[in-house]
Amino acid sequence: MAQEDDPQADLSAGGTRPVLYSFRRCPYAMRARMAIAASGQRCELREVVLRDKPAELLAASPKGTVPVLVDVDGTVIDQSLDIMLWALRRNDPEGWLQAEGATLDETLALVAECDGEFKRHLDGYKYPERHPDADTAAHRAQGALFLMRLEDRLAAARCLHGDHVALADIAIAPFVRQFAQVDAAWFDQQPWPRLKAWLAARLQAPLFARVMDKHPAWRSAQRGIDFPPYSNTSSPVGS
Ligand SMILES: N[C@@H](CCC(=O)N[C@@H](CS)C(=O)NCC(=O)O)C(=O)O
Repeated sequence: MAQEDDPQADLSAGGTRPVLYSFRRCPYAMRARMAIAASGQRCELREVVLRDKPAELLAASPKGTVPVLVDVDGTVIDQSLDIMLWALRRNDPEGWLQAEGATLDETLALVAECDGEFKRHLDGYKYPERHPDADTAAHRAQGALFLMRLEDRLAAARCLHGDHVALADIAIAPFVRQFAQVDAAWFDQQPWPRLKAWLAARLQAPLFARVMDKHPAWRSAQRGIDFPPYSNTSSPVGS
């Protein structure tokens, strides 16, 4: 029985689980939640309101971004990619760390492009009010260059590193989703059939729905949410 489907795995609830500070719509938090869910690591999820961050989050990680994972021994992991690696190095039933034709360093380099230049252009495109000097169309065009490279990559295989879903697919898809949502009509018109199919597959996977439940904001002294939710799904990735 998979650890995530084992009710016995719930016995440690009550302060002996890692705590995950998360925000439902944050793409960094989405990637962390997907890795945790796929790995079957059980956590206490604390939903954060970004404009009213809990003192406990800021005490753990003063930089105040989510996701943040506080392990049972007090270790704080405050980068989404590191949370993914923490979970997958404990248990990686889908083989996300075993990408075909790519070393982990190559995977991390592709994810760094997403988190660096692409994310900068995504922000300039998505939040023009936060970047008053930004040229929205220029940011969209610059961001599209990264997406075209993904489209080219997907000509060779169904996923970013071969035919099987791996770390890069899970880490990058939430950001492509955000880019696509800024102007869905424009995105639909782009000649990126493979990228659209790849994105649709990621978003239709049961795993994605599993990490997108809505939760009320966590308040101090409350018990957080048991995460991941139990599921009868035999294939959490559904790729
Ligand atoms: N490099 C960090 C970035 C995380 C990040 O920037 N998260 C955003 C939400 S999507 C955040 O918490 N922003 C702080 C804020 O808006 O106050 C990671 O990979 O975890």
